[in-house]
Amino acid sequence: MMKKLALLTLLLYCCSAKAQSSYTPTPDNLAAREHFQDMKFGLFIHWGIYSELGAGEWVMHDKQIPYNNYKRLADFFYPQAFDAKAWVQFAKRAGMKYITITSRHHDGFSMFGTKASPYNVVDATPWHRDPMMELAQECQKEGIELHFYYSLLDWGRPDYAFGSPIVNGEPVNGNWPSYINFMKSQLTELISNYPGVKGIWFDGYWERTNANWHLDEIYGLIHKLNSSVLIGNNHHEAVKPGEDFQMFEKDLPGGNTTGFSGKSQISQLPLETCETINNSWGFNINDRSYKTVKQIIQYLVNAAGNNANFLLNVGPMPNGKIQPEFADTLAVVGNWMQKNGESIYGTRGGLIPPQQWGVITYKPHVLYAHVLKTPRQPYIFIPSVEGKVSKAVLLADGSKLKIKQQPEGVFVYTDGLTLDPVDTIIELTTD
Ligand code: JFZ
Repeated sequence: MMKKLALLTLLLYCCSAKAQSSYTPTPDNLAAREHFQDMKFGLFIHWGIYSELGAGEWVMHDKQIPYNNYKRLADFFYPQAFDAKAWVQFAKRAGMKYITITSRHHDGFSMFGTKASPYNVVDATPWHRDPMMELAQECQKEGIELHFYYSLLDWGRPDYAFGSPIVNGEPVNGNWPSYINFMKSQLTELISNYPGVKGIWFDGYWERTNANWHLDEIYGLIHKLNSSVLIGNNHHEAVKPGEDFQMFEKDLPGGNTTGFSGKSQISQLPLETCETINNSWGFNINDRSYKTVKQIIQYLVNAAGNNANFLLNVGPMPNGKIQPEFADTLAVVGNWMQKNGESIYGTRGGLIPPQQWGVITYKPHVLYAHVLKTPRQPYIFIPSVEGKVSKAVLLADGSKLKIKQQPEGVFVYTDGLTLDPVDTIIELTTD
C-alpha cells in the first residue's frame, strides 16, 4: 500500500513538473508562427495618457511625478481625433501586416475597458471609449493582425509595490498573489473579449528578474484560452518554455548595440526586432531625429535577411493623430514594399549568412540578394547556393545578369550596373 502511494506521488509529481517546464505548441499555433514570419513588417504603437505630456512613455518615472498626481492625466484624456480606421490604413499604406499596441504600459493605466481595475480608459477618462476594441474590430475587418503589448511592471499598484525588496520571489511590501491574479484577469479579458487578437508582447520582466512571475501559469492560461495566440517576452534572456517568438529590442538578432540583448541566444523560434521611427516610443514633442526612408527600408531588409520580422514604432499624439512626418516617410516605404515586397513577404533569411554587401532572403527555388552596400569587387559572391542557378535578373526591371556558379557558391557580376542606393535586388532562380 505504502509503496503504491509513493509510486503514485512520484508519478503525479513527474507529470506536474513536466506540464510546467515543457510546452508542445498545437498545430494551429505552429501555423500561426509560420504566418507571423510571412508578414515580416508590423506597426508598433505606444499610446497612453503619458502621450499628453509629449515626453515619452517613461515621463512619470523620469520626471518623478507622484502616482496620485500623474493619475490626473486620465481626467484630461480626450483624443478627439482618434480614428481606428485611420491607424489601420496608415499601417496598410506602409505595407505593414500587423499592429502591436500598448494595452497597458508601466504607468499601469489600462488603455482598454477592464473590470479588473477602474484605472482604465473607459471608466477613468471623459472620453469613455475603448480604443483597443475599436482597433481590434477595424483590424479584423481589414485583415490586419493585432497583438497587445502588456507590461508586467507597474509603477503604481500597491500589490506590485514598485521598489520593494524581493524575498523568496515576491515583493515584501506588496501582495504578489493579488498582482498575479490581476494580470491573469486582464489577460483573460484581452484574449477573450477582443476579436482576432493574435499575440501578446510582454515587457517589464527585467525590472525584477528575481521575482517568481508565474510565467508558466500565465502562458498556460493564454494558450488554454486560445492556443494560436503567440507569446513573446522582452525579458532579454534566453527564450522560456511557453514562448512562441523571440524579440530583440533595437537590435538585429545576434547584435547587441544597446547592451539589452547580451543574454539572449538566438533561438529556433520566429524572430522579431523592434525599432522606433525617431528616438522615442511614446509621443515626444521635442524629438525630431526622424529616421529616413533609406534607414527604415534597410533595417527591414536586414531584419528579413536575418530571418526576423521588423516591428516599427510610432507614438501617436494625445489627440489620436499620428504626426504627418511619420505618415510621409511610411508612405514612401509603402511604395517601395509595393514594388519589392515579393523579396520580403513570405521569405525566410539566415540560411546564408549576411555578407559585406548585404543580405539574402529566399523562397523555394528563389533567392533574393539584397545589395545594400557597394560590393568591394565588381561582383557579389553568394556562398553555398543549393541547386543550379538557371536565371539571374534585376528585380527592378527584369534585366539579365552575368553569373558564374561554382561548387562553393555563385558569382553575380555587378560591373556596369547602376546600383540603387537603398537596395539593389537580384533575383536568382534555382532548380
Ligand atoms: C521597454 C519599455 O520600457 C519601453 O518603454 C518601451 O515600451 C520598449 C519597447 O520596451 O524598453 C526597455 C526594456 C528594457 C530595458 C530598457 C528599455 N533594459 O533592459 O534596460
